[in-house]
Amino acid sequence: RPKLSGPKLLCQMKIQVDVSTLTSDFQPFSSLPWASQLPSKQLTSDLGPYKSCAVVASAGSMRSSGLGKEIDSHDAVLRFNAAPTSGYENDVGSKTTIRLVNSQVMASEAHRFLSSSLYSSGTLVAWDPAPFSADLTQWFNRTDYPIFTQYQRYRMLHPMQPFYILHPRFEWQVWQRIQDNMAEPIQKNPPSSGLLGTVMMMSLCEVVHVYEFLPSRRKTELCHYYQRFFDAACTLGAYHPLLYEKNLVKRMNQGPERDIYTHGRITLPGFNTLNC
Ligand code: NCC
Repeated sequence: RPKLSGPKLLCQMKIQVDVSTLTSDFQPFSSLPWASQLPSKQLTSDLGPYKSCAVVASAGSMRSSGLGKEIDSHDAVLRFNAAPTSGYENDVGSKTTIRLVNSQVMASEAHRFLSSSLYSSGTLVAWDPAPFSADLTQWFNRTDYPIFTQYQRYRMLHPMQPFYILHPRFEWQVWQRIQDNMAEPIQKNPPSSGLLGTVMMMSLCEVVHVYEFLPSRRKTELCHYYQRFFDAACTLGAYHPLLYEKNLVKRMNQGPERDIYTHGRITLPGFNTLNC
């Protein structure tokens, strides 16, 4: 299979991936008593468009980056799971416009998802590793973690905070973009929150800067900037096809190669700016 150039990859991503979220009129949700807790509109019609956006990977290499000011200068900032800003402002900034959480975080006691103030700023977006190409009813009956019970509980406690759930089709469409552009078969597990969030921001922003998804010269085995835990798999991947995701993002990068080494920074165009 011929290796696609960056612009072609970007256009494939724009055309073949639909950044869709669940709305209250979708079956089987529309017939459930809590359907009205779901948003009535798509995330992409409620949020943005933003001019310039930052995606902050949770990597240990964010430590001592001093990127906080630059990150906060963007119009919107995306963070992941339990990644904090408090105490790390100098390196990761303090603005959180959107937080993308996986269903494991929502369900695990340790993260205190329902009560911790970590999750209460900005817009929440959740996703769950759904069965490959399953329809909504199949997924609803066997989610990886209890995403829907936790969603309902969270909405009762924080009814004013915008909270979306990604359509499982989205994660597998992104997965398909990775697979179609790699020579070998990749594991049939959904992409990491990092890539899902990056593609989501490409649909909301004119330009997206991703920090430390492709590690800089600060590359370390420290898993997260906010935890004393070392594992190279956090950066290289195990469950998620992370190395392949990074390869794809590197090919789509429109910023200078040097930015990666010095700042861990990637520059991607928003889908609306692409003429495909
Ligand atoms: O670690 P995690 O991701 O929350 O990180 C968010 C995204 O940042 C990028 N990353 C992170 C660390 C690192 N050293 N290099 C990186 O590039 C990745 O793109 C990552 O997606 C997830 O994707 O949702 C993940 O979540 C954790 C975990 O569930 C949460 O942190 C909550 O504790 C997963 N870890 C485990 O299941 C043990 C991780 O595999 C993926």
